Amino acid sequence: SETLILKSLNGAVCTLTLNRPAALNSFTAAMHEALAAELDAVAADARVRCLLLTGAGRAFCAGQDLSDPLVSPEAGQPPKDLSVAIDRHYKPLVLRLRRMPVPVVVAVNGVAAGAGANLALCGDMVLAARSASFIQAFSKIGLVPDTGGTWMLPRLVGRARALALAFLGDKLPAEDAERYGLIWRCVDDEALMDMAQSLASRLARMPTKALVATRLAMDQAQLTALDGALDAEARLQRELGVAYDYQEGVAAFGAKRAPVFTDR
Ligand code: T3D
Repeated sequence: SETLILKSLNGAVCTLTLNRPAALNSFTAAMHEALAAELDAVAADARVRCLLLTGAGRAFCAGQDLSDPLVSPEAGQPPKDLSVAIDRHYKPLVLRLRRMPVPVVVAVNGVAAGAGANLALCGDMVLAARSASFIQAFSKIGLVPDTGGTWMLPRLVGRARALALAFLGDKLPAEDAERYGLIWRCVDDEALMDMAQSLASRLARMPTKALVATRLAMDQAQLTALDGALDAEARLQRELGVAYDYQEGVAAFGAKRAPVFTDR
């Protein structure tokens, strides 16, 4: 049978390629299972120091395969429980990527729609071909953005753009995606894979644990509720307020002179 996920190792960079090009690499249960197995293999393989994810053919990924019996409404049958696909496939997929013990580069080679768009945004650094595009297709079929979209989109581009993208489901060209800060960079089509490879090789030569800790720390800080952030500010302020430099800073302000800070 068809190999749904292609894998190649180039030095310390492992490339995984979604490979159902005739259906624009949309997700069936079988492709989900193949990708999950490959992601676990990458995570366990000490030779791999960067993961590069891309798609075969003219698309990156068109999201859920809407003809899959798991999600496809059937006449005369009760409606499908879509949370099954999320619990079984999409949630573990997002968590596998966000917890990957090596940096994750995504090379968006063509259209990324629905869950495919939000899958791309799970990468640590996302490059896209100039001809690629991002479509939050969910609203067109009466759904909310999933695969982490509700979490990721407002963080990446802010509420105004996130809601407009999600409401309208319009095609966002890669150049606009770069301008919005949705992705790291848009590059010429013919340069995409070389640039993605060299970026991945560069990351592979860096301190892997530090990069992964940086991703985790940034995600964690985003998760902190305002309350918790205010408490953290109070703790720091208490420490700093009894230190010399605060006494000196306030004294200098009152005396209209330049402060001389000495703490370290
Ligand atoms: O919980 C749940 O499980 C719900 C899950 C939700 C997650 C989601 O991802 S919901 C969103 C699902 N995705 C979409 O709604 C996108 C559907 N696709 C499109 O809108 C268009 O295909 C594109 C804009 C991505 C590309 O358009 P275009 O004109 O370049 O290509 P096309 O002709 O529409 O597609 C080419 C073929 O791929 C075509 O098959 P054919 O006619 O050549 O045999 C088309 O049916 C197939 N294809 C594309 N997307 C899907 C698909 N087949 C099944 N599922 C798809 N998502």
